[in-house]
Amino acid sequence: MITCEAFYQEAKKHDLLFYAGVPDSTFKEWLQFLANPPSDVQHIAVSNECDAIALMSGYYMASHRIGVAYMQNSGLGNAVNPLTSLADKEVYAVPMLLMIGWRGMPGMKDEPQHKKMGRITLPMLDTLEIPYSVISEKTQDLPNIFQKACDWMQQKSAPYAMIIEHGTFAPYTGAQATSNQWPLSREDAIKLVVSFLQGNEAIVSTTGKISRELYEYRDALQQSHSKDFYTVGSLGCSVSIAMGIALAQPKRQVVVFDADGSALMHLGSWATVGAYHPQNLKHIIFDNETYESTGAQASNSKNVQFNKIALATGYAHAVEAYNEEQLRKTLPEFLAQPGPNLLLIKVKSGSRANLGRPKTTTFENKEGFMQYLSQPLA
Ligand SMILES: Cc1ncc(C[n+]2csc(CCOP(=O)(O)OP(=O)(O)O)c2C)c(N)n1
Repeated sequence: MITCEAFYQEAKKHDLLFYAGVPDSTFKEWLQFLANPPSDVQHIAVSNECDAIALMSGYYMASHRIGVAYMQNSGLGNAVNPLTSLADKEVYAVPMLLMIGWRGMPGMKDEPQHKKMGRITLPMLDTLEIPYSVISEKTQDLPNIFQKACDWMQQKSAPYAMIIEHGTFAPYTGAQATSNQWPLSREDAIKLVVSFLQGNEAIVSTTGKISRELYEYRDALQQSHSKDFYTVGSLGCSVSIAMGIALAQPKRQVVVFDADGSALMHLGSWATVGAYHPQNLKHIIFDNETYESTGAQASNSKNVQFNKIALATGYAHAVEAYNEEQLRKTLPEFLAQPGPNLLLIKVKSGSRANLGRPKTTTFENKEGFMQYLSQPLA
């Protein structure tokens, strides 16, 4: 295993001290290190992997220094455009180090949304003509890998990737990230929202632990999962999935269970909601100010007034709740008023250690959901 300190020291030898990205649990230890970094390290949490590539480009042009863009391999999809049309050696030729967590690595058990990307990560880098080194807990020659990466970046003025396998970094023993102070747990907030629903709505829940909590709650209630669409990958896309449903079935209430990280990733979708104004769309953000599903790294939502953004992009109403009492008061009107409506619920970071994962397949989820949507409204 590689310690965070050893990785930092090796990176420092090559002046790689500027980091930006969207988190991945594959290297959550390194992200804990970056949460309270040494004074010579600058760390920027961005909302979308595409932004990390762009940020590195601006940074390089202004400082002549190379930065490190980190991401889960799912985020490589978001990064492809600026990698091919901005940093590429045939366009602006910007050197940068990519640190990519390898979910769905062939031979390793992982969730369905990671399988394809896990399989094509290395071929995709080959297609992008980005050379790479794979780093794992067995890696012994980290100095050589850094040297090779930096030689390439300097000589070709182009990106180089380090592919990080699960278990590469040793547990981090330094200061841990602090959680927020909001009193309501996300799981309790989810339960409360479900209890206020009529039962004939469609729910689209976002990637990560929100979907897992909703799934388990349905099990606890001995209800079927057919009223829920659990978005397992495609972080930030739940609002648009819900909008598609809301437009196709204007009489059905469609409720989005969104989160801060996912909302920030595709804020542009809100302008579409505002412009086309589906009255049956009800958008709820469970905002814990962290990317909790990948290790509770801080998101930038603390500084974001989601309600003001919703109103500014054309939502009909935007309300907020900071505790259970406010949530109980807010929900009836939020759900009854014609939308599109936004409800921001501030929740504490964290979740149950024994939280399970969906036992049904993605295909079963989709089939059940489609069958539910094809029945006449109760
Ligand atoms: C494009 C993309 N980038 C990164 C990830 C990895 N990822 C999965 S869940 C998650 C955290 C999402 O945070 P948030 O939406 O705030 O929900 P929370 O986990 O806090 O409930 C991340 C970063 C991903 N799935 N897709």
